[in-house]
Amino acid sequence: MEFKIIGNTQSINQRNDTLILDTAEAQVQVSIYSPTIIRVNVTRQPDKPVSSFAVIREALPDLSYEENLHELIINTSALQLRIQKDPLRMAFYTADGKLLSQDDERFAISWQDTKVMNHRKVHPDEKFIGLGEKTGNLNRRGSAYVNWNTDAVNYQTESDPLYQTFPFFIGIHSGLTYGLFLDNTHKTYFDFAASTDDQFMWLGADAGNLDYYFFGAQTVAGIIEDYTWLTGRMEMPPLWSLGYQQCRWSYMSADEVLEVAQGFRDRQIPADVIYCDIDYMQDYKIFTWNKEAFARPKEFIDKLKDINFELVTIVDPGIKIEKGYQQYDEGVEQGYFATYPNGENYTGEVWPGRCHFPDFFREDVREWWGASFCALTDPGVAGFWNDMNEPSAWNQNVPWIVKFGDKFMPEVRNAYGMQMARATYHGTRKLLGNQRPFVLTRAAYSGTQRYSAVWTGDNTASDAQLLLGQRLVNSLGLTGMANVGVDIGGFSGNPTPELMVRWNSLGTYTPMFRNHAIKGSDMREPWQYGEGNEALIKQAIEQRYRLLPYLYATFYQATQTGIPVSRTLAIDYAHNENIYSVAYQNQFLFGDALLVAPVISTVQTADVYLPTGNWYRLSTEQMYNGGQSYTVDAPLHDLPVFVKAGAIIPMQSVVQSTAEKGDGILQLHIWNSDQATSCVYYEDDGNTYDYEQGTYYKRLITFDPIAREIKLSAVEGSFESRYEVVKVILHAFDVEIANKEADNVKAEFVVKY
Ligand code: MIG
Repeated sequence: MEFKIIGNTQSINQRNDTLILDTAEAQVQVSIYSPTIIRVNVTRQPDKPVSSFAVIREALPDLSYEENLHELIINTSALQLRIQKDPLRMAFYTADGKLLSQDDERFAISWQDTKVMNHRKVHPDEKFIGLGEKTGNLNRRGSAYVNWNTDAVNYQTESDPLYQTFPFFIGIHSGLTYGLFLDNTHKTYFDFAASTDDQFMWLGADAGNLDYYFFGAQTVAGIIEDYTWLTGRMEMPPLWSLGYQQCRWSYMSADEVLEVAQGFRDRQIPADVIYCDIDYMQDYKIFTWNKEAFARPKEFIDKLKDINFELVTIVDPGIKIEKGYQQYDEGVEQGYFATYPNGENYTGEVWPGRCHFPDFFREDVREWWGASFCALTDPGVAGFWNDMNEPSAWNQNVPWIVKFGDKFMPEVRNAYGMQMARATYHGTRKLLGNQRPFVLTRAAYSGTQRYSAVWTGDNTASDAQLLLGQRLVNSLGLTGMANVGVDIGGFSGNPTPELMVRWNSLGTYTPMFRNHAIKGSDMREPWQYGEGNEALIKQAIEQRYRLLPYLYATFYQATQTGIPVSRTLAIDYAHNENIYSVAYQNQFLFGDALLVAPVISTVQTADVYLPTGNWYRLSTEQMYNGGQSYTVDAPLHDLPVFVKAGAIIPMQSVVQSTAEKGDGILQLHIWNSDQATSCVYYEDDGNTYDYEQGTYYKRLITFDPIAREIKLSAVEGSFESRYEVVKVILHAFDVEIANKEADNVKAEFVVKY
């Protein structure tokens, strides 16, 4: 095996926006994307064009640098990159000279044959967070990870890799923060000082470039904002997808689906979405309906819509080899499938039996795939669940010789699922006209937030996985994926009634709230656990519906800034040691206002850590001083949820589905504080793209305890709110307020107290 470390700088050139340093081993290309983002692309094939699935921005046109005897120095208003020339070593500083991150002086950038590595110095107090869907602790120091999208059925609390690849982490030390995104779709590696703690951390790839973006914003939120500026942000999800979602592998017939949906209405348990898993298809052929069990899809979906349910159906990438099956015939004829090097179509076995796999890396294939969804959209399907797209095939990895266009499987495997989601999103968006499609994918790569929500695959019905699931959700939020769900209840196994209740109570505070279960498991609908438990699950779902105005506005934030819906405390309290402790690492902020402490089902109390500031228990209104930990009651009917002092939480009365009008009252819950606060309230029709043309309703709400007033700014946008009245509800104030109800006028209005 040949080993090389990058050596002396032999030449320095500039091409437009890029500084180019050549060494005997490689070429280093440096460009600036924004004052807080610098790209370093280290390549041994400088003439090979580079493209990215993740990045949607271009470098700034200008770059200037200074040179002295030993160094090249690039300054932006926020960052300084100092490049030592001999041997070539890089170090990033803040503009005022504080060291953020640098190469390990000894090993820096190196190669073993095609493998490329970057060893970097670690600071004594440094913590690492990120990488998206990864098991283990919030602080990833001491752990090592591989990115290789995998059908990780029955994964455990330490399993790696899982389904998704986000080669992006954030380092936190000395009161400083930085981020690093390695844009490489080969198998990649991240070792956070796992071998010997104080030696180094390293990242690497099986092949390809060491092409990374360095982020220097000095808050975790700022780094997420920059990362999602670079790789894109989610768009507004359909409002119905934020309601409760009921799924199962599988409801076996249209009648059964209708019966379950009606079961929610009969019991007055709110719900919006029901799913068809693979058994709705004929012989697992994608874009078909089972001729007997789902004989008249349009009639069936119309009936669902009559009772305010939307239907989501699953699609897998594998196209069954069967002459006369439309997608097979078209795919073969047009050459749309992945191939072996001799041009034959690759064959893998999945649910339908022997299959070919669309080459989603090609635009014509994506268009064809996207257009095929008419078989689902025509009868009225509104959501599209992309499964098995790691890609997964029985008993084997997809062989290395499989080709997608001119690329072999190992080069692009980690982006396959993302490209399937991309094709699904664009195709269904086109077919649905002005309606927002809901897309859900199991495999993903950085940037997938532009197309799809994700869920965390085949988890297990256990308390440990309830907690793990929350960490996965929180970690995915750090890497741009704001719309995330886990299989509530656990996919494999059967939850105890207590676990089912507890997990649903956490589902209230999960961006996507979906129950799902494996074939053969006990039925999981909320009424399967006895009357008492049904009431508790119903209560959790009702709370979700009360919070929808708040949740929708929180999703709006994610579309504008990339800040996730479920936020590890490391976003707002990065430099507070306590939040990384194993006891508190699962806690998170759900939006700006609510702190949630996940609790397992076998205990009735919880140790929670409340960061600086004042907090109120949502259920009791009891006040807690932050900056310390508490042992609090956590019975099954009352998950510990705390409201931040000064919070402004828009809520509504319970409705049975998001299609219901409700009582027309927007409740503005304000929690007392001695500091002024504000929030942006956002609303639109919840279903179309009219908001892009200004048909939305947005206003700034401010709470000022000194002036003793709550002010709603004039409304921005042309949407008529679905609420006729705004009602202000004060919590922990010792006064009554004068005019607490106002017609939802669009002009500014002020409530004095
Ligand atoms: O081989 O479609 O993760 O949610 O229910 C299993 C059946 C295929 C895996 C998904 C799961 C889904 C199941 N699928």
